[in-house]
Amino acid sequence: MQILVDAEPAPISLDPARTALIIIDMQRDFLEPGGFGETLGNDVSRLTPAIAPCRRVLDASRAHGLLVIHTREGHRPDLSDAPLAKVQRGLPSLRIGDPGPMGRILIRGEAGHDIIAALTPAPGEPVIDKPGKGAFYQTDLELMLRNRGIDTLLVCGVTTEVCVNTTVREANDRGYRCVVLGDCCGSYFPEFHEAGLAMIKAQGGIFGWVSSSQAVLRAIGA
Ligand code: TIU
Repeated sequence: MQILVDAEPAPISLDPARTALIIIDMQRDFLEPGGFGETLGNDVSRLTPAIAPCRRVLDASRAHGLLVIHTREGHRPDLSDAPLAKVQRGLPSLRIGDPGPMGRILIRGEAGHDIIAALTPAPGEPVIDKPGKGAFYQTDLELMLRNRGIDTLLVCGVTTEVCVNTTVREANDRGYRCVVLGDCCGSYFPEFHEAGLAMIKAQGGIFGWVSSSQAVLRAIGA
């Protein structure tokens, strides 16, 4: 079965059985006060508008049997998988691994590392723990997609120009078609959000397509 999703630079036809919804890093560490995002000096409320549309696409994807994959950025408690260059970067109020109000910053197993309550993974939905910005780097995501015959990714999450863009670029080079749902993504910088989406769809879709939650819901008849 093929469905047609309205998108830019052009509509895209996709087979839901070969399409996965991937939700990037919708973690308390990025979306809630006291986490990694805020320690970097960001206004985390800027990411809030992405939650509701993400949830609608998640519900529809579950109802229609799409593969749903969640990712989380974070590190082992001993920081052995955290590059020193990342840990020492900048002048954050707290560094990766420091104790904060939601536990140690960006560390697996801590409260801040959890996916936000509104988007909690359902039993059976894969959760990819990644040490970097891209979801393919040092993870088994590609193996999982190949085993399921996935050729197209619906991409949601935060932040648009950081982990979403990095993942889309990695996916594009691996031959996956990425459809980024703009209203399901967010950035601490509105201008970077817009530029991040513009870069994906420019030049005939150099990295992929940009669409919206509404266009996907319409296409799958939700
Ligand atoms: N800082 C920022 O915008 N993002 C990140 O550090 N990680 C993700 O985007 N997930």
